[in-house]
Amino acid sequence: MQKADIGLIGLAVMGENLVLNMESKGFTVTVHNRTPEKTQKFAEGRAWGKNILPTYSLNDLAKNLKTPRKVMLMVKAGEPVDIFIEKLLEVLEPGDIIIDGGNSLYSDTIRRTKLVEEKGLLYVGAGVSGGEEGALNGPSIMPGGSGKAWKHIQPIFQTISAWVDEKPCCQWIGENGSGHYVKMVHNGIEYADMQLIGETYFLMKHLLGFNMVEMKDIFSDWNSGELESYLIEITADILSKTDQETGKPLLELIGDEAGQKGTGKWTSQESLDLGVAAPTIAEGVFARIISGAKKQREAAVEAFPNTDAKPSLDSKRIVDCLHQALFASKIIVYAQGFDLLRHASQQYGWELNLGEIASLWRGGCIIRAQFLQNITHAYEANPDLENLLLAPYFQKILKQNEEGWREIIALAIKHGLPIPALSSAISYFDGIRQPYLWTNLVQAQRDYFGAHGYGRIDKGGRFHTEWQKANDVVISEEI
Ligand code: 2AM
Repeated sequence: MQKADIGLIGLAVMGENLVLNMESKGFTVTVHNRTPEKTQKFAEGRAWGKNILPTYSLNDLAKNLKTPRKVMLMVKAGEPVDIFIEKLLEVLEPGDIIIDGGNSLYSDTIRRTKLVEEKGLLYVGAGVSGGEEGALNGPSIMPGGSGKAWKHIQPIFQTISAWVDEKPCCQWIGENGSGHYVKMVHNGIEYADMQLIGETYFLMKHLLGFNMVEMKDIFSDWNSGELESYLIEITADILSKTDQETGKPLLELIGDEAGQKGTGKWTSQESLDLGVAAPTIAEGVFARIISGAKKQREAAVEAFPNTDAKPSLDSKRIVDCLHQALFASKIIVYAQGFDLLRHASQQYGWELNLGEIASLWRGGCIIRAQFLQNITHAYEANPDLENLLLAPYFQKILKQNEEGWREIIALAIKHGLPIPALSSAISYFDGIRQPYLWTNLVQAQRDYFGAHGYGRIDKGGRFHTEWQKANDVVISEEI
């Protein structure tokens, strides 16, 4: 019997689609699932007649594989991954490779890499983005872990990944948990990107009173310009969908409590842990949390009804301003995400190639967008770039879009329309470009009540003041 190139465990839709993708590119795949009925259903259904070998024990899975064996896990993140690693260690041999393609927390991947390497095997934590369709036709793949595994998995992964400009959207990211970390930040950016688009749609609806067709046309139009991206494209599609049953626009029938699976929260937690400001990403998470606080919202709607009349505005100009606000804010979100990656790279010693990471996201994944190539160019021109928004191209874009961005923020606030991400992005921008912040007062307050000390702008050293003593007895001394 022909031996398989790779094994895959976990036959939910993502797993099945990855298998079909691999098989369609000429690889033989052996598969397994905890619940055997699903393996059987797959074998008799979508896998029928293909070079896909079903197995009902991990022993058989191991026997089916060419060495070094490569086994990819596409199971639920968390304990199921640990369970399968443990079982796989019993049937695999030193030199074999375990790959986790799920959305695992990077610190779990660091722990698992160590565990598996100690047994003489290799471990890869691979972020896979693109949803079901990407898995089938070409996802963006972010593998990291045991460096020695790369040459073995590269031919398969780069063949099944998306390709843009004749380059695969899959490159080796770095040591231990770096692949899953990069995927985590990808998802954090995705949360904020979706939030910004959501706010833009909301403003079109409430400031301009546009109907679905008008909004769809605007998003379609935007998708042929600088904002061209998967998320803008699907937004136009969503706006044009009619509910079969009622004939109404489907979007108007969808409940507004947003779900989440945790990667946005992890990104925000990480930004706090590393001391990196990523407030617009965090707003994407908080906004979903607020949407789910239905009871509080219902009470607040009653207590503080928004009675503001729809303003009369020049809709063409406002649409232009919305484009400016969305584009500028999007740049701020990427600046925050890449700042987090830059710090993580230093903190964990990963030597991340930020320009290359931007290019991996150009195809296959949910945040795929034209403008990512400008991020790649910015880091190619200056790998030590302190912050993305300082790159000449992004400076130019921010300056060009600033006026409309401010106009939208002011209008939304004036009319009581919530814009957590748009306003957070402009506050980040305005904060970072202020030469002298209010934090001199914060430092003084901290020194006043807690003797925490402060630095001075006119001389070096650290100082403490006895704030409550009369001026002539104040002591400012180096501490
Ligand atoms: P199942 O089909 O047996 O439920 C996505 O949910 C994938 O993860 C499925 O293949 C599912 O297997 C697997 N999975 C979920 N929880 C699991 C667990 N506790 N142990 C093993 N596999 C699990």
